Amino acid sequence: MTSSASSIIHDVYEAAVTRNAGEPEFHQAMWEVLESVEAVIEQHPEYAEAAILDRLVEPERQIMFRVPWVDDAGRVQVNRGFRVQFNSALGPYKGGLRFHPSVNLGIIKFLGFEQILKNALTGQGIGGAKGGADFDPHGRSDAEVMRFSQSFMSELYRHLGEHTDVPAGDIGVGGREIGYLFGQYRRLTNRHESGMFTGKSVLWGGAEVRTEATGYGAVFFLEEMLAMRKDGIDGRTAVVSGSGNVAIYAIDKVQQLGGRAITASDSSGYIVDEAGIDVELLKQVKEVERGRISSYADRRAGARFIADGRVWDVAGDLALPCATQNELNGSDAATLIGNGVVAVAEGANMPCTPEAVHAFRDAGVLFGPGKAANAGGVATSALEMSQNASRQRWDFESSEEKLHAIMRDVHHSAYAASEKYGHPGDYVVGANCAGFVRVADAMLAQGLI
Ligand code: NDP
Ligand code: 2IT
Repeated sequence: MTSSASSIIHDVYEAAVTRNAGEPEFHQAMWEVLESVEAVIEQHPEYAEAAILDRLVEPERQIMFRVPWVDDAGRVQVNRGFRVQFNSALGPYKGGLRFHPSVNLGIIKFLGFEQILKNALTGQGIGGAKGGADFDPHGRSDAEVMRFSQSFMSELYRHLGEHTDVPAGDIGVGGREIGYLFGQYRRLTNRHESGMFTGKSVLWGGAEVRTEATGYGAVFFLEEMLAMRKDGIDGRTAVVSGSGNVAIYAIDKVQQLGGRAITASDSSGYIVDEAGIDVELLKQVKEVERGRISSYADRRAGARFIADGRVWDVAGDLALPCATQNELNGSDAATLIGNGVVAVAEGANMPCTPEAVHAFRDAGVLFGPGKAANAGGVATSALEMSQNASRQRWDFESSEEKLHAIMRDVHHSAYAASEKYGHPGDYVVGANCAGFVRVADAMLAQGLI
């Protein structure tokens, strides 16, 4: 007798938890996917026969390395670097690098695992990977960030390449870090290989709209979900967390579409600006000065800074968590629901805890999971790779139109799969099933590797 889909899924999960002990974020991301694809496993016994799930949860390759560097005081510092090359069935490994003190192998694995299905959903021919280091760029000088980045790349470069593995930014890795990392790769390999990194400056091979893409894309996805209920962003208020790359451009797009984004946050607290966030001031504080969010409130009449508390206590129609994993819990979700939230789009990766996701689902709140809602960043990275390969340069307007079309397509794929697999309108199930089927079919076709 063949096992039921449910018991196959439980067996795969339990074996993976045992094998990857002490990695709660990876377990969480894995379980969310496994429980969503039950109907797919039922309909496709060939996936279980080929052990697709068992293979999917085991990275193709994991790299961990020492990153020694010298700080401005002349002291030797040692960090740990990571690159988890999770799955290359659909294309070269692709995914960002995160520099944050909380980085460990389990966090990189959760992000790499999410990236497999997210990248599949974009339809752009990219595999899944993630990397980073437990380095904290906050308070470090440019020279320290450069020395760290150079040391990090001195090991990682041998594992990268435009047809092998193509990193990009994530938390703590933006234009400055990408410049130093790319420079060191070029020096070590003697190749100006534009297609080996995305998120580059537009001065030397970067794509228009890549900087804006994740935030803009999340709002495009939100717009598509709202349109299913004949609703829109115009006139709506949005509560946004984070004040980095994703948050800034999510706020920007909400306001371009006639909404009002009234909050932003960082690890020191949050600001409320009922008049709508002044995006130029936010960029000045966070991108140019690399300052704390309180300095926005210091300079803007009517805005206030709250050091203790939850940004999700602020009432709004729309919520966009754009900072980090598990930043919105079940109790935050209950508060948002009580305040009448109608839609949530995850700009960050896995920002909502499972309790929060269930609460939104039970309350009928539209919910766009990160692997669909924030796919615009990596999708535009794939557009950057296309431009690098063909030595073309597309302008801002046409690039934004391509991003918009991709986000409509991601929404359509996720919605169609939610219907096909028996959970219409559940974008968690839809995104996971749509992405999974693409990867599983490619793995089946390519044999046992
Ligand atoms: P940034 O480094 O530009 O900004 C991160 C923001 O989140 C900062 O405001 C930071 O505050 C806050 N933050 C980070 N970690 C924590 C924490 N542990 N507790 C509280 N606040 C925190 O990163 P991005 O905007 O690029 O990334 C944000 C999220 O979006 C991440 O989940 C990332 O994986 C995801 N993402 C990013 C994409 C991209 O293209 N950049 C693409 C798709 C998803 P502080 O400065 O105080 O630490
Ligand atoms: O989480 C993500 O999708 C990213 N950090 C962007 C990855 C990429 O390769 O552009």
